[in-house]
Amino acid sequence: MSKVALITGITGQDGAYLAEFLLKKGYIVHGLKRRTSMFNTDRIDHLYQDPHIENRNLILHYGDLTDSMNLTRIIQETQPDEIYNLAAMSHVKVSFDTPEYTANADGIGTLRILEAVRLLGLTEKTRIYQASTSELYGLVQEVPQRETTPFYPRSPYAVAKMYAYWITVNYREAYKMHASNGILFNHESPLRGETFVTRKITRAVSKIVLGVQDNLFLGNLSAQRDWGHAKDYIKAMYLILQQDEPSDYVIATGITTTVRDFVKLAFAEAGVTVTFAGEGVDEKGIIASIDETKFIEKVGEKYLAGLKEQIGKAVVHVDPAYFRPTEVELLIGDPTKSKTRLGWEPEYDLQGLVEDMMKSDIKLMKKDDYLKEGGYRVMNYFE
Ligand code: NAP
Ligand code: G4F
Repeated sequence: MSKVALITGITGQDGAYLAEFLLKKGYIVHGLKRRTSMFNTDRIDHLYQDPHIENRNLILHYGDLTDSMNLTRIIQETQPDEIYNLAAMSHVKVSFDTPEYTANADGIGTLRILEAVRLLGLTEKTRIYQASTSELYGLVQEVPQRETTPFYPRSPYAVAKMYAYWITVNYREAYKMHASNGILFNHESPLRGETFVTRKITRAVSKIVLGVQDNLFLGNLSAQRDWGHAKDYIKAMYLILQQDEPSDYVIATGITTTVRDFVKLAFAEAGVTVTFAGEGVDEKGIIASIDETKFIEKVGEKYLAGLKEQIGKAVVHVDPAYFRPTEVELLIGDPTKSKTRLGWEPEYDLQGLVEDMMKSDIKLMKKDDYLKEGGYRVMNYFE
């Protein structure tokens, strides 16, 4: 008998990788998808199965974390062995603009799932993974952050996720449910949403080296993040639900890097050296030199002459519009528990992550139709 998983947020970065991973393991995967005015399934189109095919193993359901009855019906119909609650309004800066919605979806949404499982009498059958976050540590109380580090959330997003974290713990203790939190530090990939900083950087750097964009505007260049690869992190989610006992785990690399250094690494991946000068809002990233052999290998000879004209010019600038009312300056996780108890080992290091993202974005931005259209919505990541 195949195991049945329900993934909320299946159209997101993690949902797409997790769905692919579970399908390969022989699961029947149900996914919750929002109704949108345009298709929102680009990341899972390669997995899609026509509803007229018999014995499908990927089935999508319209739904929303803000709709209890809909969630309860889907859980009743699918009778999942495992629920991965990945759906969320996941952008920290946007949560300051939409705090009430964020609380509803990210906080109460988790309660709706836990309560549906309880009311449907599935507490012994269904295991639940809650997508918790290193944002909970916010104004960090300890370095590095581990499972026992006190939380100090710094955004409406993090406060909503704090409710979700504790309600998951509470249902585990009150009703003996197999409900666990993965406290995941930032994880990125070629599928990362375009407005998170790493993807914003790799997209912009790709366009700059191809000569179709002049400048990249960023916010806090000194923020430090513990960045891993989403492909590694979804394996940890799976391992958490395979344990006999539910528990909460930090998933991280243990290495932290500034946004500024991520920019340098992205340019370096194309053979371009960028140096930073100036301070505060006047800080600039300037193209210092080009390793021509590497540039030709990674980007292509026909783009070299154009970029050489940019040597000495500032291409990275600070725009305070991207600052947050309260910022999380430093995140670095201690993954000891996940390594020892889950046997989790990431395959990608930061260099490998940047290489994967830059390779994908250079290819994507090179597409003739992408450039012609001004490059927004063509995203066949899996080509
Ligand atoms: P993502 O790419 O932004 O995906 C979020 C998913 O949630 C999308 O499928 C989105 O649907 C869906 N969604 C948003 N609001 C919803 C609602 N009200 N009802 C139903 N679905 C909704 O996020 P991700 O990077 O894959 O992250 C997955 C989860 O892990 C999120 O809960 C996030 O907060 C958490 N997390 C992420 C990281 C990270 O570094 N990536 C770290 C720690 C925790 P649409 O496609 O329709 O927008
Ligand atoms: O890429 P970010 O937007 O990610 P952030 O805020 O760390 O949140 C992500 O990771 C969390 C895990 O810790 C998840 F829970 C959450 O769902 C999301 O996936 O920003 C990273 C850092 C911040 O300090 C931000 O201020 O980069 C800084 N930054 C500097 N310039 C920028 C920019 N962030 C964005 N998005 N855009 C900028 O232009």
